[in-house]
Order: sequence, then structure tokens, then C-alpha cells
Amino acid sequence: MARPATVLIYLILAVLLLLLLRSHHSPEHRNHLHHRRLKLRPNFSFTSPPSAGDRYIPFDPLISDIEHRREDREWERSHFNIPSAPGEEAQPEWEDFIDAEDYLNDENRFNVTNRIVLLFPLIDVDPADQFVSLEELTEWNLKQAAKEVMHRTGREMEMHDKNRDGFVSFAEYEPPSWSRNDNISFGYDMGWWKEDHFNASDMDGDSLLNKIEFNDFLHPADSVNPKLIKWLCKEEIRERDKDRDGKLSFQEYFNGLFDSLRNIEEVYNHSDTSDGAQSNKLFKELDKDNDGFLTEDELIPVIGNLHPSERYYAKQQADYVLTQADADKDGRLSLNEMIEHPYVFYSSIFDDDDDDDGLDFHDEFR
Ligand SMILES: *[C@@H]1O[C@H](CO)[C@@H](O)[C@H](O)[C@H]1NC(C)=O
Ligand SMILES: *[C@@H]1O[C@H](CO)[C@@H](O)[C@H](O)[C@H]1NC(C)=O
Ligand SMILES: *[C@@H]1O[C@H](CO)[C@@H](O)[C@H](O)[C@H]1NC(C)=O
Ligand SMILES: *[C@@H]1O[C@H](CO)[C@@H](O)[C@H](O)[C@H]1NC(C)=O
Ligand SMILES: *[C@@H]1O[C@H](CO)[C@@H](O)[C@H](O)[C@H]1NC(C)=O
Ligand SMILES: [Ca+2]
Ligand SMILES: [Ca+2]
Ligand SMILES: [Ca+2]
Repeated sequence: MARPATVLIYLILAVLLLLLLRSHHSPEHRNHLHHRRLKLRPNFSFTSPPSAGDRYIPFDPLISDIEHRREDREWERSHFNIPSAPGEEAQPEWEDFIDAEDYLNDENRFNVTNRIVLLFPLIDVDPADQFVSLEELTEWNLKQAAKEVMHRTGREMEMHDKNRDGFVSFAEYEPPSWSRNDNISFGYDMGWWKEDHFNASDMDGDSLLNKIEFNDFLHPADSVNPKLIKWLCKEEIRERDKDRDGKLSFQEYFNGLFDSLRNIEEVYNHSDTSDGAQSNKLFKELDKDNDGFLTEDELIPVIGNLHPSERYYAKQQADYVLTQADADKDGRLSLNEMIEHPYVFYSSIFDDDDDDDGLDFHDEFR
């Protein structure tokens, strides 16, 4: 009798059909559900370096302002134990938090359409042609990210600037606890938190770090300070310099640096050649004086590829947003396309209760 087998086949088909239907429940459809609840980002962690998940860049400065104010209060509370001033209402943190989210989700007060209409001309600037290009969006993200980073630096600075003169001296500086605990990945091996790193960050040479210098110190890959870029190159060499002659031979370059540089096709396109030929070609390109060794100065052109900068993340996020919101696929966003896909821009504060395609997009693009 073939009956049971037939039943089984129908059963399997039914299950497959069900799975197929479920898989059509795609993000594209969900962009049009206009009733998703906007959320502020979860607590920023003061005790660990930003992880990949923290790497989203807020799109709307108004939202980051709200987040900053909330984080500042938590920061002050946890680091200075400031009792609330007399007369000032002592409000529990969570209450502020809920109020802010209620505000964001009250469509009469926070109207995403109006926000996008307001922000569009601030993004569409180069040129102002009624379209937002990938480059314009990247610049916008970069600007928001820089504000974000500087804000965190300000807080770090408050913690280290013991005599409150607005500068951090080397004596005042203590490595953050996570750099001590996590010896390898953020560690002393890299020469972080050392005096030559400090000195290289001191652009004006007064032996103190002002806020910008301190920000560079914490984020050397985003710095434009040539001394600091050189210091980064020196660290790259030190890490791989097996015979300790202060420069990289081809072998030392091949056994480490080359792998890290492999994905820089945007700069050097050797996609048509083999590994061996690629590595040889890149080495020759970098070895400007042809002495068979790479020195600090010769690594400068690729140091940005060894240390992803904010620009890298800014572009990554702009790429993602463009793939999601560019409905007519002309590679740029019109005001209408942005208004039609508001939650792509506000996805970082999505309620990701049902699943995580809002928040975790970074990882798919690593
Ligand atoms: C944020 O952190 C504070 C204390 O660190 C905690 O009381 C609060 O519940 C946290 N809020 C969220 C949303 O995780
Ligand atoms: C948001 O603003 C747009 C444009 O002004 C308006 O059409 C829409 O009704 C507003 N939405 C709400 C919920 O007020
Ligand atoms: C970190 O590593 C160095 C050697 O590389 C070692 O001397 C030191 O004790 C380590 N520190 C911690 C906190 O593990
Ligand atoms: C850093 O600079 C100070 C003074 O400017 C100097 O005394 C110190 O030796 C320098 N340290 C390093 C490691 O270069
Ligand atoms: C990259 O490729 C383009 C065309 O494919 C070529 O014109 C250009 O010279 C190449 N650049 C390098 C650095 O090889
Ligand atoms: Ca434009
Ligand atoms: Ca200085
Ligand atoms: Ca478009």
C-alpha cells in the first residue's frame, strides 16, 4: 500500500509551504509597518570598549542628544556619586528613560516624517541636488560618529583629569581597567597606554593632552596627527618585527601584515593575480626606496586598512541604508525614498523584540 507514503509526502509538502510563507515575512514588508516602537539604545557600557554591537551611528542628532543626556546622568552617578542638588527633583533614571521613549513614540511630538524633511537638506550638501548620495550619507554618519566619540572622550577626560584643569597629564593618566584585564587584545603588547603613545598624541608638545589630543590618544586611527599615525605604524612594525631590526623584511610582512591587508582592493586592485604575485606586488608598491624592507613611513599609506577608522563604519552604515531605502535603485536617495523608509534610518533604536534584523546589521557586513 502506497497510502502512508503519500500522506507523508503531502505532510512534508505542507511543512515546506509553511516554511516558505514564513520566509516571505521579510524586512522589506516590515518597513511599512509604521507602528513600531522606537527605543533608545540600551545602556552604553562604561567599563568595556565599544563592541561591534555598539558600532551603530545615530542618524538623528536629536536622538543622540537625548541619549547623551541620559548617559551623562548615569555617568555622573556612577563615577562621582553626586547627590542631587537641593531643590532639584531626584528622579530615578528609569523614569527619564521611559519619558524620553514616550516622547519619541508620541507621533504628535516626534514625527519621523518631519524629522527627515528637516534633516534632508543638512545631508544633501555636496552638491545640494535633491538627492542624498552614498558620499553625502557617509559624511553625515561620520559627523554624527565624531560627535559621539567626542562626547565619550569628554566623559573619559573628566575621569582622568584629576586636578580639573582641562588637561590630562601622563601622571594623571591611568589605563582603564579593561585594558589591564584584557591583556592580549587591548594589551600592553600593542604598546597602548604607554608614554610614547601619550607623547605622540601631544600635538602641541606641552606635555599635556587637551580634549582633542586626548580624543586622538583614545582613537589614534581617526587622528590626523602625523606623529600619532607614525606611532601606529611603529607599533605595527614592532608587533611583527621578529629580528628586531626596526623594519619589516618580506618574510615578516608576508607572515602577518599581508593577511590584514588582503582586503584593500579599493586601493590596490590585484584581484586578477595569485596570492604570491599579489603579496609581491603590494610589497614592491609599499617599499618606496626599494631596499627590501618596509619602514614606518612606508606603512603610512595602508595604516587605515590595518585599523578600521570611523570612516569605515560610517561608509558601512551608509551602504546598508542605501541598499534598504533606495527603492528605484539609482544609487542615491530622494527625499521621498527616505520618507517611505523612515525606520531604516531609525533602525538603531528599533524595538528588536521579534528578532534582530534591525540592530545587528553590522555583523553581516564584516
Ligand atoms: C541602565 O543602567 C542602570 C544602572 O547602570 C540600570 O539601573 C538600568 O536598569 C539600565 N537600563 C536599561 C534599559 O538597561
Ligand atoms: C507627520 O507629519 C506629516 C507631514 O507634516 C503629516 O502628514 C502627518 O500626518 C504627521 N503625522 C502625525 C501622526 O502627526
Ligand atoms: C600582561 O602581559 C604581560 C606580558 O606580556 C605580563 O607581564 C603582565 O603580568 C600581564 N598583565 C596582566 C594583568 O595579566
Ligand atoms: C615623553 O615626553 C616627555 C617630555 O616631553 C619626556 O620626558 C619623555 O621621556 C618622553 N617619553 C617617551 C617614551 O618618549
Ligand atoms: C586598477 O584597475 C583599473 C582598471 O581596472 C586600472 O586602470 C588601474 O590602473 C588599476 N590600478 C592599479 C593600482 O593597479
Ligand atoms: Ca546631493
Ligand atoms: Ca598638548
Ligand atoms: Ca534612489
